[in-house]
Amino acid sequence: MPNPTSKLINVETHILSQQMLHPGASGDFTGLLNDIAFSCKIIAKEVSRAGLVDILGATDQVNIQGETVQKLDDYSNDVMLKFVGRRGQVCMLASEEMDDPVYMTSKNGSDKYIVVFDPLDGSSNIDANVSIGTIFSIYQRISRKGKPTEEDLLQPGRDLVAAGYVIYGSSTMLVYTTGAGVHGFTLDPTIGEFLLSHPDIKTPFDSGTYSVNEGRYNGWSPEIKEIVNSFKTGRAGKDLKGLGARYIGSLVADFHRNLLYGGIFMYPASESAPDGKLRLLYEAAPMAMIVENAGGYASTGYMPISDVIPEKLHQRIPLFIGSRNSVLWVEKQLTEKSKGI
Ligand code: P6P
Repeated sequence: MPNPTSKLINVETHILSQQMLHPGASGDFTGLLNDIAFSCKIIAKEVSRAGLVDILGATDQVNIQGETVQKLDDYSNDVMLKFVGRRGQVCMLASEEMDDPVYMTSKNGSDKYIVVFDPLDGSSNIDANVSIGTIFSIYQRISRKGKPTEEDLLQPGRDLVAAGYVIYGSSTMLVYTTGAGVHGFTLDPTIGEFLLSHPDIKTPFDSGTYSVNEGRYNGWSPEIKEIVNSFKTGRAGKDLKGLGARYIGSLVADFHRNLLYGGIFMYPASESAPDGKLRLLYEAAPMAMIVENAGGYASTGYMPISDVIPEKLHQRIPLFIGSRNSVLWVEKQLTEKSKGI
């Protein structure tokens, strides 16, 4: 009788196996990833009970984005601050919910990582029970010791050592990469473990759907309007023959669907959002690392997201991300039009 549990690989075991791929990697990195997974289990518990406890609805606070802070946002941010980096391996934590980073020091000088995160992306959907998520990215510090510098924080996505997200949906899934493939784990609430369910995810090169908020149409440039119209009419390149439309309005949910099924997600610049809406450091860059490691691509419309050097923590950036051929086609259209071709 085969051992029924022989195939059960939890995320902690998987992270340890990833560490083996990096000779000389200390247990610090493994411990950090496990602390992030642990934090998201706690967040998942509250998200799944949100309708049952007095945690719904908005606080009277407004965050740096000018958005009303939802109580679950606050709670999720507090959980990440409490558990991520508790082993002394983190020198700086930065969050969508905090104007400035939080600095941490370790007695043994092992504080070599920086974690930038969106504790609960898609929070405007909380009360409607739409899938939302936590997004995280991990850098190694550039400065050697002492208080981290702005250069430590403002690193391009190309320098990420890990990125991932947890989607709180019909099931809770953790998806992460350390640059050696993209791997998905589904939370089994009966045992409180993230179990490997989607090893080595590869995203389709071509997309069957496009994902954009067409309510912003009037604010788009003529080039963006033409591209989205091409998605509908099939004029868009050989591989975009009249796409279906899918839009949830929660980045992690829209991204996750496209990662598994193929698709292109877009949040272009518009008159009301000249730099787009999504943030570079804790939304676009981690998602770009994930999609590139799954065979996809992420662009500003003119260059790889992963090559953009951030200028400030809460910097916004236009985002085109998903199936490689589709995103490259959009980038080609915009680049050629900018050259008057
Ligand atoms: P819009 C959620 O507030 C968020 O930051 C992302 O999760 C999502 O992709 C985007 O905003 C949706 O924005 O303008 O379409 O409501």
